[in-house]
Amino acid sequence: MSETIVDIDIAALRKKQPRFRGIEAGHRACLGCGQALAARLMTEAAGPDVTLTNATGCLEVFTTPWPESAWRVPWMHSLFENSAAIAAGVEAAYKAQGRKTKVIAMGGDGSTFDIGFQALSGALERGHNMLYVCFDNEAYMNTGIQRSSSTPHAAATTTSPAGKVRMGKRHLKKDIITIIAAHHIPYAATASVAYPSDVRKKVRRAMAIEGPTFLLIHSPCPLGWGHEGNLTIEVARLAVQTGLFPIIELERGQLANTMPIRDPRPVIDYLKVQNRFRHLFADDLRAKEELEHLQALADYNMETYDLRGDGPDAMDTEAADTVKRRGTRWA
Ligand SMILES: Cc1ncc(C[n+]2csc(CCOP(=O)(O)OP(=O)(O)O)c2C)c(N)n1
Ligand code: SF4
Repeated sequence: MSETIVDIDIAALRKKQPRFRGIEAGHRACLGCGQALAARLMTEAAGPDVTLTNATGCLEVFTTPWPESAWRVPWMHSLFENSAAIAAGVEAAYKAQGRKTKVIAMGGDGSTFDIGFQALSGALERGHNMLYVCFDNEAYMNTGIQRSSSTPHAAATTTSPAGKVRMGKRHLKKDIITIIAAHHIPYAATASVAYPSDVRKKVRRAMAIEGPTFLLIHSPCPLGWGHEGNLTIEVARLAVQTGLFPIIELERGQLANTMPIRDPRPVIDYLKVQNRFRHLFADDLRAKEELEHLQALADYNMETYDLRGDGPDAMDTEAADTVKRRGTRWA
């Protein structure tokens, strides 16, 4: 075996490590997985004093191939439907012990919007001191790209195929953040992996609040959405810039903040880079109609949340992750 001749200053290297990593590299996610990035950003911001619960889904599977684990914090998996219930139980136990460790429940959109919703709603209503994070990749990816109630209208999945009968999913994406807001919890927000500083800021904000908080992170899935892995950030950014995925914050159910869109883009810019919307670019009258429907949905969001920016703004869609404060990157 050859001798290692590289002289490495381990102490200096350690200092260069940016921040705490709750999820280690070497897991089994696909190249460019938005959910893996979102989970890394979330755990970086949350720090070491947390306990995580994880619903069944891609994140659970790709981080824990037996007997390995990518997690560097206490982490629990039980079922597809009960991440919030497990987190609520852990939080109650910690409270009884006088421990301050924050509990974070995690789930995909299938788990959050659909099968685990009852457990989530109950935990929010009972006021548990926990953060719930949903990694929204808009379908049941782990089991083969089946549509969920978060799948956007007209997107093709294995259970909402495009063909003679339908142009992809017939129903609308469920407006989960409004439903969450109706629980009058102290803090609920949306975020996107395209804006990492915003994700971290929102996690820290949620963690500092006593009571139930909720974060929905838009997390592209190259496999299910049909784009190259190196386009994840660009695709996520386009979802925000078109108005299809509004970035908002709600306090006690009231809209408190939005990320303004500096230069709104037409929805086709977002749709055309993903295979799940490929059928919308066929020479077909129904395709034209669906494109109009999707643009109308984006326009509705623009109007409802007043998303159009009125000039350059350090917190808008062009600058939110690039502004600098006293020479250092703001995060
Ligand atoms: C009660 C129950 N029904 C179905 C399944 C199969 N199942 C496991 S993960 C999964 C999909 C997960 O989808 P999502 O929550 O969106 O997470 P993703 O894999 O997309 O990250 C399904 C259907 C299960 N484990 N338990
Ligand atoms: S299928 Fe999608 S969500 Fe699952 S690991 Fe691959 S890219 Fe990530």
